[in-house]
Parts: sequence; structure tokens; C-alpha cells
Amino acid sequence: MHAMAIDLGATSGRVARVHVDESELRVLDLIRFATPTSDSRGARWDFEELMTLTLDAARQVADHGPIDSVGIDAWGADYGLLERGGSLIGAPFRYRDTRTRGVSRRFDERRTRAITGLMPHDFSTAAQLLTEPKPTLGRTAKLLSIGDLVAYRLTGHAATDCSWASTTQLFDLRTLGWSAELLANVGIHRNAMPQVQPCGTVRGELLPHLCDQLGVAGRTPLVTVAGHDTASAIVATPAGSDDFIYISCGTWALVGVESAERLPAESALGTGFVNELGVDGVSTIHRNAAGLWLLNQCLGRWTDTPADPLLAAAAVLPAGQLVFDSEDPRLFAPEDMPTLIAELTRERSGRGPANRAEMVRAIIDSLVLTFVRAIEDLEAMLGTRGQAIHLVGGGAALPILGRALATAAGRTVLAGPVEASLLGNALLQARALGSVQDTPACRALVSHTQTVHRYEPDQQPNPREDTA
Ligand code: LFR
Repeated sequence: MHAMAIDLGATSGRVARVHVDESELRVLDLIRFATPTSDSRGARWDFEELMTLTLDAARQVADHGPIDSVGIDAWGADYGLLERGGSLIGAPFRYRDTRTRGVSRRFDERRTRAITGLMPHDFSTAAQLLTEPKPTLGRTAKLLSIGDLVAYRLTGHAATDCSWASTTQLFDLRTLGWSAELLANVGIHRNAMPQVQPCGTVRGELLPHLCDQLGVAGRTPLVTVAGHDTASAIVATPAGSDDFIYISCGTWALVGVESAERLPAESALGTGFVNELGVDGVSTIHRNAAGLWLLNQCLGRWTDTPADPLLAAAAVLPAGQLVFDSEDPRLFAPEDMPTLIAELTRERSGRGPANRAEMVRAIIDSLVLTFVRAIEDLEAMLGTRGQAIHLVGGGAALPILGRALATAAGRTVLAGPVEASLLGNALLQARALGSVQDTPACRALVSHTQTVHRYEPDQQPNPREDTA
């Protein structure tokens, strides 16, 4: 079958045509675009432009051959509010906007964890809703994630899936339904919350005029995939057993494990680990860490220096000389990322990077420190030890990261696939249409067909805190 996978990230969006059958998984055509913001301050997403870019890309990939179904996944937290009739009440806010700073203090961690498996944080859907004016919430007929808004425009069906619902801080993990208590806390009414569908079911068909516009067959189904990009990436992690650690590294890095059991709320208090949902009700237990956001914000300012030579120059520098705390809250949305990183490095390591290559090295080594700390904390909390570390997403394309991570963690790192969310999305479409059976079959297919680089620990001094 041929899936159209629409994978929307907070930095870039991708639309691809992917061939999936029992022995084949191949991205045939892929179009990428920067995710558009609507104003100079970048407080909101330009959803109409996002729709235009997505449809444009969809038309281009559909031009190359047949499409049997469509699926959409996107980053978590952000949403749009629809009024009756289906139009958006304003452009959706970006989670990095400052309006929610400190809002999470208004939630009780114990109660939030007991119901949702999450810890309160400033940019969750719930925290963002707390900052919405009451009349706006009063006018709201439906709240949809960014991915589900796109799906709504494509099909007319307003719904979501368990993986996205589980990130909102409003979904009850115990009943797998919206929490009346938490909805009341943030002031949104129950009817405004979308129906929650299992991943891998058919949501509806593309509207006839869109089938014409995109050049796809009439009645093309839209499949409810894992609407949360992280859950989608975890499906496409080429693990052969259950005891693996994943690092899904795009704009963010989610460091965690999959588990058939829920994370007991009490033991997770204060740890920063959360229990979200993957496919088939599986728990994904992870901590959010800064990911390629730090690097991309620097590369974006260094328009006169191409990324590849800089990464190559950084790769030959000794590891662990300069580090900073990649979880410093000032890194969340700074005006000038390189200047801030130089400052944080001076604070921590006594001197700032002498050039851009040194700064890239410092970013990689600092991310690695945070990832290793997360793995250690996770294993101490669960009393387990993962075998290999699977690094998926954009970070898997960086050998410097794979190598440093293997050495610092003292374990094998399997890096790839880079387009994990997109592939997970395509695989769940194939599953809904009967071409792939279950998650183990999805993973076996990824492992047989996709490039995965293996990094082993080496003897170099590694970027651990005690060498900094
Ligand atoms: C990754 C991700 C994370 C979520 C963050 C913000 O793209 O979806 O899982 O915590 O974005 O939405």
C-alpha cells in the first residue's frame, strides 16, 4: 500500500509518500517545509499558511503515484479552538509563547499525576487553556490538536487519538476518557473535547473536492494514527525486544522506555518523568529534555556557515571540555541562542566557546550529559537496565551525537531511523488497512529496511560532569 504521511513538527513539517507492505518500507517522495509562525514575535502559528504548505506538499507527492490512505501526526501541547460552524477562534498559540510562564504552579502535582500520569508544566494544553479568556472558552465548540485540525479540514471529522489526548494534562489514564475534574479546573466544557479514537482506525474520508485538488482517488481514507509525533516515532523504533531505551530526538528529546504497566504516580513525584500513551494502550515513560532546538536555533543565526562542515569540525574536537546545563529554563525561548549558550558555558565551565565549532561541541556534549542523567534516573526509579539505546528522529542523523552518547552512557547506541515519526505514521496506516499486523511487526520491518548506525562506547574521555 502507499501511505501519505503528514508529520508536523514545531520546527519543520514533512509530507511523504511511503510504500509499505510485508517486506518493504520505503519513503518514495518527501517534501519538507518550515513550520510557519504568524507574527514577528512568533507567539502564534500561522495555521492557514500551514494548511497551504501541507496541501501543496500533499499535491506534489500525490503527483508521483497512488495514495491509499492519509495519516497525520504532530507535536504535542498546542491546539486550536473552533467555534460552532468550524472556524478557528484566532490563530493557535505557540507553546513557547511567554503567556504561560509560571502557570503550572496553579496545578497540584500529586493530583495531576494521579489522574493523567503527567506532571504539571507550563506549556501543556491544560496550562495554556488556563490563560484563555473566559469568553473564548465559552465560544469554543471543539478543541483540536494542530494535527487533528488539519485532519478536520481534510475530512470534516473532529476527533483525536489516545496518544495525543494523553499529553494534554486533561485525560484520565485510568478511565481512558477526559477528566471532568480537570476540564472544570481549566474552564472548558466536556462537549468541546474531541472523541478519542484508538490509533489505527479509520477516521473518515477525504472531502471530495480535496481528492480532486490533490489528485488522489475519491473516498481516500484518513487513518487515526498516533497523533502525537513522539508516540509515532516510538512505533518505528527498530527494537527487537522490550528492554530498550528510546531517545526520540527532534526539537525535543524524549528519553524513556515503553512499559505494559503504568508508572506509579507516587514514585514519579518530583522526578520529571511522565506516563504518556503509545499505541494499543502501552505506557511511554519519559522525561522531556531539550533536543535539537538548541543547535537549530544557533544554525539558524549562522546563515553564513553551512551546518555540515561545522558539525564535522566539532566532531574532531575533544569531547566534554565545555558544557552547560541544557535544561536551563533560559534556553526555552531566548532572543539570541548563541550568546546565551556562550554565557551559560562561561558560568559552568569557566570559559565560553572560542568559535562556532566549539559551540556545537558544547551543545552536543551538554545534551548528552542530560540524556545520560535521564537514563540513570529512569533506571534508578524503575529498577531496570535497558540494553541498547535507540536514538531516533533528527538526532539520529548526527554521528557526533551517536558517538558521544555511546561513550558517555557506556552502551551501544543504535541511531535511526531519522524520519521515525513519519514512518510510524505510515506503518499505522498500513496496519489499519491490513498490511502490517502489530507493533513488533512494524519494528521488524523498520529494522530490516531502514538505515541504522551502530555506535559503541570508546575509550575517549567522555562528556560526563566529573570531567567538565
Ligand atoms: C516532540 C513533542 C514532545 C512534546 C513537545 C511539545 O515533538 O511532541 O513529545 O512534549 O513536542 O509539544
